[in-house]
Amino acid sequence: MNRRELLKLLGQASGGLIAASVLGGCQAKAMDLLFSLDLNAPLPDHLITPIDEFYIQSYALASQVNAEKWKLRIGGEVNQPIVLTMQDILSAPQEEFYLTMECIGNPAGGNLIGNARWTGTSLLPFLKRAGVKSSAIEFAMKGADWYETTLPVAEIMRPDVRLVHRMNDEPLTAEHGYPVRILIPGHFGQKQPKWIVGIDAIAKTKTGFWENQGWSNTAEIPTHSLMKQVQDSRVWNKQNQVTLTRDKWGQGVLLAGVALDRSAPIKTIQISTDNGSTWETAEQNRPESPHEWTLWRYPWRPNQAGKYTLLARATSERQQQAIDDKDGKDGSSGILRIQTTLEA
Ligand SMILES: Nc1nc2c(c(=O)[nH]1)N[C@H]1C(S)=C(S)[C@@H](COP(=O)(O)O)O[C@H]1N2
Ligand SMILES: [Mo]
Repeated sequence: MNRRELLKLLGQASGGLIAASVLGGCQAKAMDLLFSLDLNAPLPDHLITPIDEFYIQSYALASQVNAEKWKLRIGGEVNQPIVLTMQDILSAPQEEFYLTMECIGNPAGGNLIGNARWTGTSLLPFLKRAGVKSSAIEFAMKGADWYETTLPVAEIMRPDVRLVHRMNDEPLTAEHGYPVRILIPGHFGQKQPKWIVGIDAIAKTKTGFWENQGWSNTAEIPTHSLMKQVQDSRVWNKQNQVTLTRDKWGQGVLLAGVALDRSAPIKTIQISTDNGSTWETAEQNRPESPHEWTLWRYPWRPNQAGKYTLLARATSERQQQAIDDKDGKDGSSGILRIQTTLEA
C-alpha cells in the first residue's frame, strides 16, 4: 500500500474527517514563516503552529464538555479510586512545555503534524495518590466521546506525562479536547485522548479504537524528517511535484522542513538533490526537548535546469531514517522523494 492509499484508508475509517483535516491544517502560516526567515540569522528555538492551522483528528464530532462539570476518574487496579475536578488540575503545580503532535496516519511530508506550547500538570502525583497496584500492567484512557487507547504502566507513570488544559496560551478549543487532554511524549497522537474522562489501571492487555483497526499499539514516533517547502512551493499541496521557473531558482532554492523522534535529539538532517547518491548537511536548530520538532533549512544552489529528486533524511542519536518505508501501519518512517523540475 502506498502513502496515498494509506491516507484514503484512514479517511474512510474516520468517516472522511481526515480529508477536512488535511485542508484545514495546511500549515501555511507556520511553514511560510520558516521559509521567510532571515538566512543570516540562526533558526529560532520554536516554531508554533497557530491553532487555526493545527490539524484535527477526531473519529467523531468534537465532544462538548462543560469544564465545571468535568470529572476525571482514576480507577481500576488502584488502592483508592479518585475523581479529579478542574479545580484539582488548576491548583496543582503548572508546567509549560513545547510538544509536537503528529498523527500516525500522517503521510511522509504530510500536514497531520503541529507544534504547540502546552500548559498542564503532571499526572504522576495523582496516580501515586490513587496507588497503582502491582497487578496493573496497562492504563486504559478514555475520552468523553468514548475514544479509548492503552499504554503500559511504565509509559504512563513518567513525570512528563501531563494533563493539559491550555494550548498556545489559550484554553483548549473544543476540537482539541476542552477542557483537559492527556499528553504522552514520544507517541503518535492516537495515544493522547482528548476530553479525557477516565484512566483505568488494568490487569490484562487491551487494544483501543485505532489499534483495533490495525494501527500500531506502541505508536512510537520513529526518527523522521518532513520536507515541507521547496523555495516558495509547499510540497504536500503540489503532490510532491515541484516546478520552478528560472526566476524562482536562478538565485538559489531554499528547502525547509521539520524532523522529530520519539526520544532522542536530532543530530543531523541531510539533503540529497540527486535521489540519494550524495548528501549535504542542512542547517538545523536544537530544541531543548526531543519532543518538539527540529527545524531545518538548506539553501540549494543548482547550476543548471533539469529534473532533480530531493530527499531529506534525519539522523537522531537513536537511529538513522530509512530511505524507503515499510508501508505498514506504524507511521511513516521512510523518506519522501520530491520530484523537482527546474525550467530552463
Ligand atoms: N477522545 C479522543 N481523543 C483523540 C482522538 C479522538 O478521536 N478522540 N483522536 C486521536 C488522534 S488519532 C490524534 S492524531 C490526536 C489529534 O489531536 P488533535 O486533533 O488535537 O490534533 O488526537 C487523538 N486523541
Ligand atoms: Mo491520529
